[in-house]
Amino acid sequence: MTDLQVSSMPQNFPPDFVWGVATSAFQIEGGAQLDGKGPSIWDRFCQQPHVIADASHGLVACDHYHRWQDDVKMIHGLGVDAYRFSISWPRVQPLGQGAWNTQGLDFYDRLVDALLAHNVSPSVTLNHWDLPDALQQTGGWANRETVHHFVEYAQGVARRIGDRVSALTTHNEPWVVAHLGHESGIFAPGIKNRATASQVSHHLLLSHGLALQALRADRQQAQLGIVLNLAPMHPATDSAEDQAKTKLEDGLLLRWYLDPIFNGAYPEDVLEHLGRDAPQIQSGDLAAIGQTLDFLGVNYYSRSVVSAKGTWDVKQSGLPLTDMSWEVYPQGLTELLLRLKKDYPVPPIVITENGAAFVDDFQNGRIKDTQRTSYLRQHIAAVSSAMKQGVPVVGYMVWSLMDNFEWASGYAKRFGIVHVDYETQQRTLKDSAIWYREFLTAQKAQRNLDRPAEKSLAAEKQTATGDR
Ligand code: IFM
Repeated sequence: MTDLQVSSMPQNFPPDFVWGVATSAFQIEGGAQLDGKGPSIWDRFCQQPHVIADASHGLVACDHYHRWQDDVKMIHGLGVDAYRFSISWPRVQPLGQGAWNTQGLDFYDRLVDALLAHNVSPSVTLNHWDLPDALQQTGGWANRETVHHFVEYAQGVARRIGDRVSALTTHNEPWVVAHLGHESGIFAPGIKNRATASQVSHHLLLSHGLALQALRADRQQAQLGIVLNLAPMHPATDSAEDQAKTKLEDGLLLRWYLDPIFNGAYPEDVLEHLGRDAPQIQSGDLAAIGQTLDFLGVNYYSRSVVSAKGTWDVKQSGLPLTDMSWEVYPQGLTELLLRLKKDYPVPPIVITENGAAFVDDFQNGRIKDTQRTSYLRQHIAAVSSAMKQGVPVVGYMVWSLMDNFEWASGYAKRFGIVHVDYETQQRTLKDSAIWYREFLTAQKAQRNLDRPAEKSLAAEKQTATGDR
């Protein structure tokens, strides 16, 4: 038996565990200038020279804007319970405030209905980084006004589709927006200023909290949460310097977001580290941020190894690396989940992203992406292990449904379990997608064993309707 066989997988997932696949609007939709959509900061960023590895853009991407019906059928064919996608804010509200674009809203309305018709739960992210460029012109996330525009946007979207979606996520990976977008500047909008970045992170968190309050005031029924990119931090050596730096990095990536959400305060050591670059916080902000979550989304890819002098080379550990040069480190996911449970009053957790980019070998119409399958298998087992130790994980989503625009890496890095030929837009299931489908079939068979009453009810219904 190989370790890729479905029969060697853990069986302890409860019948209502949610299995899914994930994407985001800018990475797959294309249709960037169609039907009233306004430009986003990523549309503008891609126009700059030397910021995207292959000088590409999101004008067409996977052309999901035109191919969504076939894509929904493909998602259904995988046998997943849920599809996580994001709304392009400038598609539905081109200026980021005021007038709504009916054609944009209609697009997502139809997508939601098609998913439901195929028995797939829509899980919606409101901000997966593509801020309307018009808002950037007035300061973007660094401007406190954007917080209020986001709340208006969240309410507008929820009023249109919130009755049919299972989950609404405010932000995807606020650390990325703040740090990569405003400190290192390698992502849109390309700003390099630490004080701006810390202010942005505060505004993202504040807008998350205020949006949750507003959505609850509107009596939205969808589960409400936020998605954080988290990784365990390991010191490269036992030296005091490496350990101190590791604690700080842990503060910047994890505690900076988790502490205000769950404990009502930013971590003191990080505030001290930021000094004059710490954000301006108004009275009541932290209370607003600390809204109760229905779920916490966790995106996990690898661990981080930290050395004070920056001398750690990822090849040193000898672990397999993905095409992003990220270590394959599944035990880090168990470690992270246990730590979350130990340190915070966590709500149900959904692994909202997990997956890997590898160079795919397309031979005779088949992609034998054994490394990706092995990655997924090992990480699902890591989730199972955390659950056995009491961590309340309720769902798992593969990143990504299909190859797509990998931000500053352009189209060169392929995370999909479905291959996309960008010339023809043809989708081809990779072996990992076939493996996931078989794994989910086995999970469902297990569910039927676990729920014999429902099974016989379903069988009765089928007999009654003649539906086979
Ligand atoms: O592609 C991204 C996604 O948009 C956010 N999380 C990480 C993925 C891989 O880099």
